[in-house]
Amino acid sequence: MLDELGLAARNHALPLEALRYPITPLGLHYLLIHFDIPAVDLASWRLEIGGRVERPLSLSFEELRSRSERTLTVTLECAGNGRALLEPRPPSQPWLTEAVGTAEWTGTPLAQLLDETGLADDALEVVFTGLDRGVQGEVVQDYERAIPVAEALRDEVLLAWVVNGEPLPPQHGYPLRVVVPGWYGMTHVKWLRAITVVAEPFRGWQQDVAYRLRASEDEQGVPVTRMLPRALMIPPGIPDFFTRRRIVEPGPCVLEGRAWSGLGAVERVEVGVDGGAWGAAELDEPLSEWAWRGWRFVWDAEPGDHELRCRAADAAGNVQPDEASWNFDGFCNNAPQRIEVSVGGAIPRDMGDDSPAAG
Ligand SMILES: Nc1nc2c(c(=O)[nH]1)N[C@H]1C(S)=C(S)[C@@H](COP(=O)(O)O)O[C@H]1N2
Ligand SMILES: [Mo]
Repeated sequence: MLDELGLAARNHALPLEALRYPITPLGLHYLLIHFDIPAVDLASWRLEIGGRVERPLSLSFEELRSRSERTLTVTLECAGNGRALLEPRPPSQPWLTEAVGTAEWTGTPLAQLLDETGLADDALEVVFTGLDRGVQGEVVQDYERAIPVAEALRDEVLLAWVVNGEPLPPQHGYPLRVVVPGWYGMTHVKWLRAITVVAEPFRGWQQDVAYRLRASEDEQGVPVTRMLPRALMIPPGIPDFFTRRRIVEPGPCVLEGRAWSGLGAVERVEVGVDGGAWGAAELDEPLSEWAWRGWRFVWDAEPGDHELRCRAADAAGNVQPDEASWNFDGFCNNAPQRIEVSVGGAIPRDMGDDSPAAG
């Protein structure tokens, strides 16, 4: 329990009211760091590109930054988002629903660098290695993840050194991270120091053991890749301090939020009240092909206690399921967000009494 609190205190989520910003202000973007933020000396830092390439490259930060530049608006979500709502709760970073954020990432397309190095005929995967190091599953490791060559050559895969117009801050990967639009967060390796092209499937711990959907520890499971669809709403009204239950005035109430999917454009968002029929929300124009889409829905709030839910569907036909399927590590729980709301009347007893002091 204290271990989970320790992780939760280091790695924060997006405060749901920050869904109001199309681009998440940097300090509000969610954060996930497996080990420690590494110390980086930019003067000696280099990016090594090697392995199954024809002409290996070693680049200083200045050399990298002089390459052609592109900015993309990308939504990132942790694959463990929703984990703490699974029953039983898989012990790890205890995310509820809000391990997400959207940023403008600026950097150079990886495909152009790989074009410069050339790829050997047997090139199969591209491995990204971070400067951070730690122990997980009793294995001492650098943080490393790989993607298939075909993914690495997509135009939108960037090596980014700027986020929202500023140099990457330490917590988001200074000086360089990879951005793989559409994929869950674990693939966007921070504090990048090496890119290695390999001819065999990469068997590192974060690839082969972690980030797999499996029913038990002994199973090999299926790899986690792209983000499943999810809609979130800004909790309406005002919160109770401890329970965060909402208090809303009776009458028309505009519910707003954002929705995304790494598998296809979001095409539909729906809101359900008290387990009744789903109603269609109005959608904003997409921010980019790789970012969340704003939505709104007018709810006629009647006095009493209510439960609000929202769900998204994408162009590939994926819809958020009513219940998520449990898996050993608690990945990909995209069951609809539920928000408890009290409309009008007195403050319910379970909210007013015994509220702990803040601070
Ligand atoms: N080097 C390194 N890269 C990493 C991680 C890490 O611990 N070390 N965490 C990954 C995970 S699990 C997620 S969800 C995203 C979080 O990115 P953010 O903290 O910039 O939001 O970074 C990914 N990249
Ligand atoms: Mo993550």
